[in-house]
Amino acid sequence: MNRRELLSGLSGAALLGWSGQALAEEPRRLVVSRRSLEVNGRAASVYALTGPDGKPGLDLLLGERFQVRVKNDTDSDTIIHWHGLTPPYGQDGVAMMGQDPIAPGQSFDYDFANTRSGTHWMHSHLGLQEQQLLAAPLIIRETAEPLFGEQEHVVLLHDFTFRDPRDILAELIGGGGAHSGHAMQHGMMNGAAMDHSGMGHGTMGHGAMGQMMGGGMLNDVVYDAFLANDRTLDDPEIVKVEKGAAIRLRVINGAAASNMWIDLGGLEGELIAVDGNAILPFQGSLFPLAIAQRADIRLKIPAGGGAFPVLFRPEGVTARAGILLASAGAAISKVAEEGEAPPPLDLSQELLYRAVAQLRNEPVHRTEMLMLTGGGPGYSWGFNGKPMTHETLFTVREGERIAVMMHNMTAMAHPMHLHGHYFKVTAIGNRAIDGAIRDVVLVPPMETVTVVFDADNPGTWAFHCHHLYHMNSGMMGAIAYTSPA
Ligand SMILES: [Cu+2]
Repeated sequence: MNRRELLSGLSGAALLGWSGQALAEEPRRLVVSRRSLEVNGRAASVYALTGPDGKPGLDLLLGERFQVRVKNDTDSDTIIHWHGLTPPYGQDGVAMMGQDPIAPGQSFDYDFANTRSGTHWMHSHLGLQEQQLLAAPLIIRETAEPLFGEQEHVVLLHDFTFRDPRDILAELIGGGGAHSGHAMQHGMMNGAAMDHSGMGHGTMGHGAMGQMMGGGMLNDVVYDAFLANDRTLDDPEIVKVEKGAAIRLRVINGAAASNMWIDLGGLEGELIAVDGNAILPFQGSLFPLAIAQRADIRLKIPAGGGAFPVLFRPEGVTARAGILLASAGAAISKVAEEGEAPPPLDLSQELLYRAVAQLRNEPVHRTEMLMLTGGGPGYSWGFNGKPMTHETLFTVREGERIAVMMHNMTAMAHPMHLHGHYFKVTAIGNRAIDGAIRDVVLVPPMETVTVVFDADNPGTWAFHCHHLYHMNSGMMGAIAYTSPA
């Protein structure tokens, strides 16, 4: 009789193993379904991703095996990716990358030893489902109780449209939509003359869509709303806090195509982790959060209490989302749904982030250069001048340490994500840094960012831009190990 069988006769949701780790008695169940969500007084059909406690997503303890059964209760194929975990090949939840989609009515069981703690998330990695809110938090805690008695709050951000995302993509490919000025911008970058008066701002929603700022092009999709935990600022989530309380916000940018600023307003905070990886505390009240990135922010409610809006402001857009942190009895006033359009995200803070954990002390074996290209007529994006759908960008051998130097040759920023691994940001432009360890880094227009990763997880792994419409238009490559997993 093995230990598993021995324990299987016992009852209870979780059992303590020899090492004090909790063992799931049976897989945790995640159900993908459809739900109705009211946005600005109008009903929309979106996805739901519901965990065993009836809430979105999962909240697990580090050391637990990742034993999860995903059930597809919709009438479309789907697949769920664990963004922030580094599972063995075949359990990453990416269609065409070691796994088939989960058909309607079917389930798929994931089972692997998870070594990653932090603020992560899960989302569909099939087609454009992520735009229809098929995403949820994935929180892996290092301790069962929050450290320092902090109150924790998870915020999942979305950009929301009532339109069918397939129509949006078709429009972009057809040369229309908010991206239509982009071909002109592209022409300018190739030295052609350009007349700014023709940008057509008058037809753009929320006042700033598709405009150029700081030499780049922002927001090629026009959204109807921005959501924080599914709510707009018209009816925001109000988080009850104690006067003087220590709060830890775990913020996840689950937007399909919107880079955002986290704006603490009158409060000061410190960023303590990016993409679930600790950094030396970084003070501020405004933090960049690119698509798919996560930020853990520690802040303190003033001793006198009050109501404090925390805003999530997409770059170049006047509309925003937010939550309110409010102590008992605080007067709650309405926060305007629109404000000044913030500037594009940049890497001025990224330059200053310092990882707490370090990579093993060993040299880089090889540097791979990647050109991020495209964005001209036809909305074709890609690498090294070629649109890709999971084609291999370069191969690696297990045990190698690889540097990837990404040059963005386009007019838009690209939040670049490598699956199955973490990387360390080691240079911005030609400035070497001892930067953060993370799994998504923003590469702004005409900028160069270098990251380093250890090839320690054999398989074939997606390496792509996390802007949903870019990745579905060719900016979706892969890295492959020369020895099969
Ligand atoms: Cu992109």
